[in-house]
Amino acid sequence: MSTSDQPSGDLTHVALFPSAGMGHLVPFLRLAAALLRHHCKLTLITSHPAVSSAESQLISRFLSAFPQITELKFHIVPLDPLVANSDDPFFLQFEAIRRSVHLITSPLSALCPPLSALVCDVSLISSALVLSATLKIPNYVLFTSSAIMFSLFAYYPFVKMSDPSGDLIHIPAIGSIPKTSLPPPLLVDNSIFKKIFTQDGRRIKELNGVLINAMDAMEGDTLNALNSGKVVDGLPPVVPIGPLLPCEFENPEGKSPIKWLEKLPPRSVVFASFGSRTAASREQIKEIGIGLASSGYKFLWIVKDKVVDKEDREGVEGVVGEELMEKLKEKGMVLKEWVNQEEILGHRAVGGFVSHCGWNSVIEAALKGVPVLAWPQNGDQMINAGLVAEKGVGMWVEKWGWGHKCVVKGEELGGRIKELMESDGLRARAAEVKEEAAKAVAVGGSCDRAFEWLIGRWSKGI
Ligand code: UDP
Ligand code: G50
Repeated sequence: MSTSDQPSGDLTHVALFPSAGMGHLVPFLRLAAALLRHHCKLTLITSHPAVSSAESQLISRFLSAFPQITELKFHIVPLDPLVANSDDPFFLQFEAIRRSVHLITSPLSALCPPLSALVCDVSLISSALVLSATLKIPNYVLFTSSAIMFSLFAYYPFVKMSDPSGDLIHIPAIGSIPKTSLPPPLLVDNSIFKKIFTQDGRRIKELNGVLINAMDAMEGDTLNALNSGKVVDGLPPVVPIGPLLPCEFENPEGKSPIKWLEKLPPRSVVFASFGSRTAASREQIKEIGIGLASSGYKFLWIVKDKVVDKEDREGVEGVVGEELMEKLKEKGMVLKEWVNQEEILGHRAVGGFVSHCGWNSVIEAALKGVPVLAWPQNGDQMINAGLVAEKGVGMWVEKWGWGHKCVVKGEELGGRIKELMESDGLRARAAEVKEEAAKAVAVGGSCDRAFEWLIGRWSKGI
């Protein structure tokens, strides 16, 4: 085969640079698997120490599954929490990585063959731009949230928060976002997240491109608006590479709830899980238990009461309480461990998903056609919940507010779960989106086209 007949990926060596948290790492590793399918050579930059055990374990399974990938270990300089003004371990890690990137310039420049491009996490933009300028390679970002959230990120430098004109932020060519839906850490003066978000938002134009785990079926209009120049003039191409597909290496060890699901009728189980970094209060945990038990449906509930898994020592009985646990055992399954979420969502017995609306969870639910009861807890989740409701793939009870601030009563939750599980409209719409998602990931679909386009650019150094 002559050089020109080879898949363009054979010419390109890409460095992938995730930051902290499973919500950021998972899409990066799925992107890596997709780029391997398109014949790229890859180097994965891994930051040490990782914040959570879940991250270290996933990276280790990933590298065993793909020995052809080069790992570049990056030992970050620890950060004084007082300097960073945050108690969020993931934000602290963002900042520590940002301040340490000079340490990997030299090992990256020594890679062979030389790098064609860098894809960095959204939380690393300013620092990664220094890296790519030194290495003289194009810099792409993987945006780990929704396209609507990206439009806020890009437009935020132009928003006057003190503007008394209303409770909404108007984003040109997109629409309005209620100020109450903004990520709470963005409203904390001097917070590390606000600093990173505003500093990096101003520098998006310097990037060569933005990859988003988004798809036309959910966000076609937003993606078109972003690429039309009407949201912010001069943005780099925004490339929808979603839905990124979950992979075999993600399968955790340990007992799987799938055997239990196997025995149950189609769409008879509600799955409740709140991602990798949302800890519920004991009071809320009790109410969730009461709500699930009163919903009239079987349930699979993943309990989490610590932000970082390394601090998590108590068993499920202790956290939920023995008395409640006894009642719950008759009606469902309660686990306090990492599960294979995509496999659960894809199981025929699962008919609804009570979710915090972390973006990966929203996309996974869309991929499997499972309607969502959106219960945003923090961060970008209210903006994602708004999208879920607007697209008709789920419902959002706005009056519940932020999960980390208010307690929702069990009875109220149980009623809404019933509504979710019995809505033909939501189920039909979720099934439509699932079909569109399947087309996007099919051979020659929009995902393949997006990757081929990207690799073509990388092979030309753009
Ligand atoms: N996840 C999982 N098992 C769990 C908890 C989470 O597989 O027990 C996965 C989930 O499928 C998703 C990611 O971890 O891919 C969490 O990302 P998301 O954006 O939904 O939420 P975050 O954890 O960032 O709040
Ligand atoms: C955490 C959080 C709020 C939040 C996000 C979090 C996002 C949004 C994307 O991860 O993922 C994002 C944009 C800019 C940035 C980092 C992350 O600097 O509490 O919105």
